[in-house]
Amino acid sequence: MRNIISFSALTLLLLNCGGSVTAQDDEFLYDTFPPGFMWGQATSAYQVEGGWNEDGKGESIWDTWSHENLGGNIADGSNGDVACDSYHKYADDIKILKDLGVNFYRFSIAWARVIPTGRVADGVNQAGIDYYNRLIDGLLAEGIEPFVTLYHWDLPMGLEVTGGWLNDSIVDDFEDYSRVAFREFGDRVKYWLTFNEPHVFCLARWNYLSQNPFVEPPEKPYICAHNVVKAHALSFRLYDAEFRPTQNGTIGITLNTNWAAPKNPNNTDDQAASFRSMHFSFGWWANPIIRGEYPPIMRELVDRKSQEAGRNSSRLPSFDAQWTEIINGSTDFLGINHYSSHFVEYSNTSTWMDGDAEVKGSGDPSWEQNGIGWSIVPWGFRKLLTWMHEEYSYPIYVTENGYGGRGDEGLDDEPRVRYYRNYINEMLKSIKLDGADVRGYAAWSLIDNYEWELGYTARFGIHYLNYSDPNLTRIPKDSAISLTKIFADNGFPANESLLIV
Ligand code: GBH
Repeated sequence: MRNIISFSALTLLLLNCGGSVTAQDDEFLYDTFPPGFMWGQATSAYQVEGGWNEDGKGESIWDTWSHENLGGNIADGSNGDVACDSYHKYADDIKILKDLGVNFYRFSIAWARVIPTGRVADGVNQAGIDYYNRLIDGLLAEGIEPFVTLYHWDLPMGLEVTGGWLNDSIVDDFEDYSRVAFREFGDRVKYWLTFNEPHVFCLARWNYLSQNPFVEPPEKPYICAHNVVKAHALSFRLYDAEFRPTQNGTIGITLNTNWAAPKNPNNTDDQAASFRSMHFSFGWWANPIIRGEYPPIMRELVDRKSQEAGRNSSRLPSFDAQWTEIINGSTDFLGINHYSSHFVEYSNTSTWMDGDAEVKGSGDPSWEQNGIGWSIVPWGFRKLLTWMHEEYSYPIYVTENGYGGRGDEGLDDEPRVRYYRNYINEMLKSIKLDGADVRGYAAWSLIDNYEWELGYTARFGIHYLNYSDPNLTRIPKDSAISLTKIFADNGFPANESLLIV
């Protein structure tokens, strides 16, 4: 029995405005997540592992890009050679995951650690496989499900030099890599993601190393995307045909997008801009994978612009009948990484992808920002999840969501505590009030880590790392403590305030 004597006036007030499923947008919803909802944490190989050239690992584009710091694009000129040293300290990661009480851990496999050149025909690296076996077995021993991303941006250099994602032979190389992963790890890994955020890497300069993709009008991103969709689908079909019958897991892809809210929600032009924007960012991938073709609005706009420019074929490629059949329905669920939102409206002066989509984005001066300037818009998360549900009606896993701090914030990370509480509450509303089928949630990130072109200048961790401490001890921030409680409560039970008085 709970000690009711500790009730305070404040508690009663919280209880009164908590409670029911009639809550409005801006009201906090006191309720819990469906039974079996999965709570987790996420990282990626290059950002945490270190051990960049150990035990036979091959080089990836991120090793090259950061070592050469081409164009001086990395804020502090740093690299992931050591990063969080999870290659050696994975047991420390498992320990903090256990303390958090998570159900799953989302990490990625470094393709070049397992297949040094990227091509199976050149050889598989047993020491790399052994590392992931140690990690997977260690997680399972603590009752934590491994949730594995096959590709989180660290393309083996052996594949980059032959054109990377612009050369369609990579589609078969990815299928071969998938086969090795399913064969070696699939007896224990039941949650697979083929790709992390193709929208980011198909538009990123480091994805193309020396080749500049930023030429108008955009073409390379569409070619990259086309190969990624095919590679995803082959991996899915392979799993389905050869591994699912005995391994019984589930496989999907993780996409990322802001919620592109209509600038004026009642203006039909702005609503149409929001529709276009969501289909150019999210539908670009979800549509072919779920419906076998690019979103009709993309087809229409890019075909028309290509024709107007006097080209004899569209910059947006098409899938032939055979590929259409392979890609159509090639996922079990949709993964989503989400951090921020913005407003959109019609524009005919935008460039690059926004030019094709005929949109322009803007923020709102009243929105709070995280330490690296991304707007904090919790309600956008609910809108996005509900839109995904209404548009595609698939099971959803949130595979990343988090707060980026600038510089050394120490352990008192109140803005991150608030960010998680408010974003997770909006996810709860999307499930309870709008019917979205969201099955799990991973916070980004378990630990401070190498933030790509921001190097170590930005921190997303709920555990702090002092990078000059030779032990790289993982220390819980306040956000780790508050997430532990949300996970244990499975949300925000109406009597939650009893626990805080
Ligand atoms: C993810 O990408 C990555 O998967 C992960 O590796 C990375 O460490 C993590 O996020 C943190 O960055 O300018 O306010 O509109 C994030 C992709 C795309 C998220 C752009 C933020 C713009 C925010 N990002 N988006 S805003």
